[in-house]
Order: sequence, then C-alpha cells, then structure tokens
Amino acid sequence: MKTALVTGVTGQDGYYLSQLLIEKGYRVIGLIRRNSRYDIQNFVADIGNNNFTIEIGDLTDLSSIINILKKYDISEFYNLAAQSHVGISFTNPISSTDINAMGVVNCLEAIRIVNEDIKFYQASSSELYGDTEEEFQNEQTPFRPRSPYGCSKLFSFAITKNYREAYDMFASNGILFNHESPRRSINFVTRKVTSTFAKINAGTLDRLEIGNLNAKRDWGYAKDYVEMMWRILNHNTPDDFVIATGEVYTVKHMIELAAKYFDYEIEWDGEGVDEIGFDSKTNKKLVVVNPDYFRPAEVEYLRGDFSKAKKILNWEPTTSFKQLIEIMCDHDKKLFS
Ligand code: F7E
Repeated sequence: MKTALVTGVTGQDGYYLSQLLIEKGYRVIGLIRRNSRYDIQNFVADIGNNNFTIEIGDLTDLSSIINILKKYDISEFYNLAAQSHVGISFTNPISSTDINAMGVVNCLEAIRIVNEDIKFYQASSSELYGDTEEEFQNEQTPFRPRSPYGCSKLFSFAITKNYREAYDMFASNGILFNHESPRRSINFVTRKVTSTFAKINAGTLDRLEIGNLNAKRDWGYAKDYVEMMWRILNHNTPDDFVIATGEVYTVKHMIELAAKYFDYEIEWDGEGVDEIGFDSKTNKKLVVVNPDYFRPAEVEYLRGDFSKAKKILNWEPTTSFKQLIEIMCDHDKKLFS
C-alpha cells in the first residue's frame, strides 16, 4: 500500500484529495497545524476511513516535516497548505508569505534531506498570471502577480521547478484556476454567494454585500480537479500543468445563476459602488456593493488553456459552471433552511 502525505488536509482540496487517494488504495497522512478550536475527530469521522491518519505539524517548522517523513514511508507528498485567501494576503502579507513561500522550501528541503525519491506536488495557482494580457493563460504565459498571495505563489512555483532541475527531484506544479465546491469556505466569492442566497431564501438574511461584480474567473469543480493532482504525480516525468475549464464568467453572472436557483430574477441598476441587484418580481433589493470587499490591486480576468493537460494527462473537466453552482446551492439550501 502506498502512503501519501497531504498538507492543508482540512481545506476543500485536502478533503477531496484524501477521499480520492483512499479510494485508490492509499494510506493518507493528513498534516494539520495544532489548533485548540479545531475538531479533529469530526474531520476524521467525515473522511471515515481507517487508512486516514492525522499528524500535527507546521510547514514553517522544517523539523516537524522531517519528523513526519522519517516516521512514515511516504511516496507522494501533496502540498496543499497555504494562506489561500488573496484578500487576506494584503492584510497579512508576512504570515502569508511565510507559509506560502518559505513553507514550500521547507517541504522540498525535508524531501532532499530524508528521501529524494518522494514525489512532490505543489499547489500552484492561476493568481500567478495576475494582470495578464493574454486571452487564455497556459504554461508559457508570463506571470504578473497582483497580490502578496500571487507573489508568494510565484516563488513557490519557481522553487519547485528549481529543485526539479537542480536535484533531479520529482517535483511538479499544478497551476489550478479557481475551483469550488460545497466545501469551499464562505469567504470565497462563490460560496459566499450560494450561502447568502440560501439564507435570504430561508428568511435569515436580507441581502448580499459584494465587492467587484465585474471580475471574470474560470471556475471549475474541486472534485474534478483533485484527480489531476494525482495524475500529475503519477505521470512518468515531473512537469507543470494548467488545470482549468477554458470558460469564463463574471461574478455578476454567478450571482444571477445562484439567485435563479432560489427563484429570484436579478436585474441590475446603477454603476460602480452604487450598483444594486434587485429581484424583478418583487423589486426587493438583494445585492449591494460594499467597497470593503475591493482589493488594493485586483485580478480582473483569468481564463485557462488546459490543452497540455488534455493532451498529456488525458483530462477534461466534466462539471459545467451551471452544474457547479447548482451543486453548491443544493448543499446550502439544506444547510441553511
Ligand atoms: O475571488 C471577487 C474578487 O476570493 C474571486 C483562491 O482559491 O482562486 C482563489 O482566489 C473574485 C475576485 O477567489 C467578493 O475580488 C467580489 O476578483 O473567490 P475569490 P480568488 O481571489 O480568485 C485562486 C486560483 C487561488 O489560488 C486562491 O487561493 O471575486 N469578489 N466580491 C469577491 N471575492 C470575495 N472573496 N468576496 C467578495 O465579497
């Protein structure tokens, strides 16, 4: 039985990846940071399998990673741990950089010191492209990050590639575009919107307060994307791959889809911070802009070209954007009713 180490295991991707690896017959070691508030037992029960073990560790503490690599016979190391919120990286730039950049050198060093044969997956991000000038972004597109998060991920992308070239290690980057699910935290825009409309529908909230309505993203389903992490590490050579849907939608369009699920027809009025969304059937104001959610520098547009992953790893996304929003609304309707 192969053993995989998954950092960031309590996050959205950590959960789906752990499930997938267990289904594929792996033993999974999930790394989490000690947290007095976190209910580990509940999380372990959620995964619900004997082949899942939690270890306490911290990417900013090299010795904690070395200890785990010495304790288990790890063959695949998936680094999903990060301060993953772009907005928060502007208010917490130093701790975000510590975990997102230095944390990755620690992982790579730990592998180099303990066992260079461990395969390493780095969760890279479309935020690398930032202020892009290309209609589609692929593995050749220049990186122009626009946030401390993007800058820290640029370093982690580069150092992963560097260890591959310098030490001949199996170290690969998955450049994943936005990917969502019912497990997404509610401070990311899709889940914020689906959970807020579920609460409006249940009568416990009046309206959605939102930031940049015009941002465009390529949103996929997290459950589809974790399969790619596994394929990237099980390909015969280490490499970097864009994982995306190739489709792009505005935040506004996403709001309209979620609202429709709950039987609201959103129409828009006004401009900029004064723009509002109201239900055309009742005239009720359901969406207002709150500039607190604007970012000091914004990424306006991202759209991935995943043709390399399609050709080499034989992959295509299977869940449409509309289906994804419906899956999330279904979940939130039950949760908040
Ligand atoms: O924002 C805009 C916001 O926070 C998407 C992370 O997984 O994907 C994610 O980063 C867009 C941005 O995701 C609100 O300004 C408007 O333009 O859902 P998000 P993100 O920043 O794209 C990448 C690939 C990662 O790697 C990251 O780790 O939506 N937006 N109004 C808002 N965003 C939030 N969060 N909240 C709002 O109220």
